Amino acid sequence: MVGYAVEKVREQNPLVHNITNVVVTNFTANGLLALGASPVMAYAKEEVADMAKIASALVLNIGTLTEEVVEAMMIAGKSANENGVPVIFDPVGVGATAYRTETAKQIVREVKISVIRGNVAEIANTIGEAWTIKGVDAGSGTGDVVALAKKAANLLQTVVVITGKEDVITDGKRVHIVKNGHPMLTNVTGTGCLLTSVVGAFVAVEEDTVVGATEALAYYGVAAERAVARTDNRGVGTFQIEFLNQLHHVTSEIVREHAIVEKGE
Ligand code: ATP
Ligand code: TZP
Ligand code: MG
Ligand code: MG
Repeated sequence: MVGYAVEKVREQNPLVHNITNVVVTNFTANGLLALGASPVMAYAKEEVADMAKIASALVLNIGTLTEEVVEAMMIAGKSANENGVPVIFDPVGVGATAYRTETAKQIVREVKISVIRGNVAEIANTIGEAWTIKGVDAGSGTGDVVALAKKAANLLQTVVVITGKEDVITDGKRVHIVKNGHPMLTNVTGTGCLLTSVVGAFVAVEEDTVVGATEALAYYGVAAERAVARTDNRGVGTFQIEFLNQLHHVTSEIVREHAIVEKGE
């Protein structure tokens, strides 16, 4: 089902315009470069419309939002929409504070989003469902994640990606479950944020957004598994560096060999 898109990203070298948070900026740029995409971060309201227009994907990430950044996101999002550029949204920490929740709701209301990617609590709170969240990390709530993802996809009319031990990708009809990845990813800040930008790079080169997002998730999970295997549990610092190496080394062939992707309902 997957393992055909990594080289497409490397050949097309899509420009990914990120309006992201101050924690993950460098890691996101390096991760996109390791994949073979072309990252740019641009935040000034005077230039975001122009940058979004020439990008192959726009990523909006509200991890460290301020009023100025939110204004820039709206301008960039509208420019992307007018120019047929896919917009990928990471609702970091939604549910933790009223400001985040309101901003996320404003973004999905005013910008047409191609993919929203978050942990289960972030997606739930974006559509007004109660789900405990601890800062930017998923809380310990339980529930039917596939049903929640489909509900969000139908309500927001977008592809929804909910990540965790298993990742759910859905447009409200088709459901893909990706079982790759490793708990070490939760020990490195920004692995979720970088993933959202990686989804942007794959969606930029794949016509079918569900397929593009699934390709991205499988590639990312396989890279993490290989990084753990090659660092022999030496620690999170070593893992972080080897993960970047593997984002560079993993090919479609490797993804085909190791991806665990199932269809859900
Ligand atoms: P959180 O802040 O709750 O950690 P996040 O935005 O950082 O959320 P994650 O859900 O951690 O994003 O997803 C980032 C990557 O980590 C995804 O590829 C996901 O599959 C992987 N991942 C997360 N938890 C696990 C786990 N327990 N086992 C395997 N892979 C995981
Ligand atoms: N605080 C605000 S944004 C951020 C932190 C720690 C990074 C969150 O990154 P991720 O990828 O969601 O773990
Ligand atoms: Mg995380
Ligand atoms: Mg996150």
